[in-house]
Amino acid sequence: MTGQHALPGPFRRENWRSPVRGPWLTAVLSLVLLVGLPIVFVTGLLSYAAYNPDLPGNDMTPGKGLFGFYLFDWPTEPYWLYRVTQGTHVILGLVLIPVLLGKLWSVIHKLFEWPPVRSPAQFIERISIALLVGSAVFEFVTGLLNIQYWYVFPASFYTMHFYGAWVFIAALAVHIGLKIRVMVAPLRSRRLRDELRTDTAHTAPESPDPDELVSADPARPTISRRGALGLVGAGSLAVLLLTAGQSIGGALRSTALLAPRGQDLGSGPNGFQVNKTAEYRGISESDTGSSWRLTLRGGGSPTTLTRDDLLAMTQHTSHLPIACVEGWSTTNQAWVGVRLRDLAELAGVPEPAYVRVESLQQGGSFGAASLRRNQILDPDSLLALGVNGADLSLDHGYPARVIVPNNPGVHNTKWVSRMTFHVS
Ligand SMILES: Nc1nc2c(c(=O)[nH]1)N[C@H]1C(S)=C(S)[C@@H](COP(=O)(O)O)O[C@H]1N2
Ligand SMILES: [Mo]
Repeated sequence: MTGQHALPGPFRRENWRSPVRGPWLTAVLSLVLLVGLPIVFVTGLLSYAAYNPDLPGNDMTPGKGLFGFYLFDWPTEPYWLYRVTQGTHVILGLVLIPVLLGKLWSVIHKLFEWPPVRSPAQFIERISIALLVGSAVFEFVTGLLNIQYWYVFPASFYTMHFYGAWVFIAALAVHIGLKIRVMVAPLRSRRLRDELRTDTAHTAPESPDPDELVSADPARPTISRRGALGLVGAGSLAVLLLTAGQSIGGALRSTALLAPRGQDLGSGPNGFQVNKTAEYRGISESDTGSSWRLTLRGGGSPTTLTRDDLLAMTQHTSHLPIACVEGWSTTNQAWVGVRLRDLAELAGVPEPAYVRVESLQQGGSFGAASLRRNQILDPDSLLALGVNGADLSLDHGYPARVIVPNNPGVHNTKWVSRMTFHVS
């Protein structure tokens, strides 16, 4: 016990006496996060790019200009790419939660060190750690709440998660710069293979380290390092098994119990996930019955089409999944309808820059989306009227919904009522 740790409360160093605490265990957990978290960050940025945030109406994030520097035109090929990147983003993020908690446990007393500041360099380090831990917890919690549909945020999830990610990656870069050498030496000091062979009885504390991760007064071991890593690993594996099926599909679908859209698909041709139902969005049978019209705008005067007019046009089939930003996705469905590029031509804009698609839904950011030229012109991009040999169900967007390859689910607008093609 030293005078530097005189802060009262449960987080003082002398209360954390497990003999497995030490630079090696912390370094192993750090290494897993060092590999995993950048993948979560990059797939998150890809998801941002996939939204085509530079198109009018797609992104309400204030002041995003500086942080949109890396944006590129999101492709329509391969059609399954977003399914993979966003599935990875959400599932890997969830799987890393036990690792993050293990890592925080291994250094928890350091976060409450007292006095908080001893030197200017140490002050900067502590600020970076406060930002790192704060933003990491923030990103994990907001992400988790979002995929569980628990919208308790004070602002848009999208904006908060986006800015949180940049704070996190900046703090992580500083942290890596400061700590990478402190991580490498302990990793070399013990061999993983040996640790995995050591049982609890033979678990001895590491020698005292300058960072004081090792307890000054270690207790008798109640778990081995193998056991501690096994606990974290089992936690991650359990999360993986309880969520991965939501994107991978097949038999794993039935074990995705933590994923709100992994289950309860309904049956028949329209028997696959529904995100927001027609009832939830306030869409009624009367809005979508014989009075429904599709309005095309762009060239001269607007064109108005009934569903029968659309059915009289050349019909095309595309085999495409729905891949939601929440990480779940469907397997390929056989969508039937008219090509978006045929509609562009009908609207008098055969060379569109983008199209604004609007739905019957009033207000909110979910009922409309803008699609870029490459998405309109792709021959697999449809305004679908049917799926898997049947009419669309009301919940899947009857009378007509957009389906575009490699498009985030949210931009596949359901209950479409109006499309405005723009040349620039
Ligand atoms: N008008 C409208 N279109 C919408 C939505 C919506 O709420 N309203 N939800 C979007 C989201 S978030 C997804 S993931 C897909 C889901 O399509 P599905 O319910 O047919 O699976 O539809 C998208 N299209
Ligand atoms: Mo979605």
